[in-house]
Amino acid sequence: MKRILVAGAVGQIGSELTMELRKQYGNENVVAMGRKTKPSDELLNSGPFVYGNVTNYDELNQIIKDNEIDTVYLMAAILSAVGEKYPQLAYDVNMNGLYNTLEIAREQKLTRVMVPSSIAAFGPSTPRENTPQETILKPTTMYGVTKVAGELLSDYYFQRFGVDVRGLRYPGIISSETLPGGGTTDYAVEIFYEAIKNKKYTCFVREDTKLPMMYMPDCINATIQLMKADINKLIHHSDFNLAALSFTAGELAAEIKKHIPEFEITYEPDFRQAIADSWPSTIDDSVAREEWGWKEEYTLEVMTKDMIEKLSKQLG
Ligand code: AKB
Repeated sequence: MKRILVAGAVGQIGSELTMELRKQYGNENVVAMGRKTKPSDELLNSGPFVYGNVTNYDELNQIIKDNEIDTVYLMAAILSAVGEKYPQLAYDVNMNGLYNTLEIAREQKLTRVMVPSSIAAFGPSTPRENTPQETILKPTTMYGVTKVAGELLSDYYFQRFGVDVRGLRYPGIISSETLPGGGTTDYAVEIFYEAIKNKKYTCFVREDTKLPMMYMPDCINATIQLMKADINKLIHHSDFNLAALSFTAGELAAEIKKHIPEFEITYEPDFRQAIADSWPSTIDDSVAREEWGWKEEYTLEVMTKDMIEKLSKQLG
């Protein structure tokens, strides 16, 4: 039987991932781990919840032992924008959290570990259009540096110790349940809240900023699908390019305006513009499609309609 730990379960991806895993594997078999933020009632009441810190080896080790965990989804991370404000913290959480998880996986012979990477692994010298799977990885953010190092370390643990680690380079994730915390792509979520609540939004990147994005249901599917993939079919392990949509901030605003015609957007780029400019616009994810059958469902049009319907209900 699978016993799963989701570390970072109160975050944007972790919260929805935990709920889907509970549906698929049974509520009692999916332990949600948070650090400080209060979990939602849904997360707290639907299955086991523990507080813990991935940077504390002994604490994490004990949680994994006590709960007889065999599979870990390591979703706890400091994202790009907060990482530029606090680079030391980003290093600590993203690198030491990963090292602890991989060491525990090796020692306790865990079955499988998910370690997400990101488009932040790329940098200004990477080809920006249709970014290939194998390419230049020279990021200019601490978050990106930890993602490249994390991919390499995860692949090392697979080759050297046989730990079955898998990972995806997530694009910006758009969702209606939990707000993202401290990323550069957060504007693509904030814009929906502001459009519905105030009919206006001041965007912190330029109108022509084009980044790879994905709707949360596709993100959850991709994550679980890769974890279920037959290992014999995988040539890559921790660094799969993953794509669904790519659009500019202006194109997203225009799509929202179709549903909320009064919506107004202005652009006031801040320090996050430089981060966005260092990332690709479009991604070639053909390797993920070939090795484990990845295929997205949501288009910009369908995602926008769904986001507006869900948030309008939530925000009254
Ligand atoms: C961020 O903007 O930092 C994240 C990411 C693309 O990994 N959403």
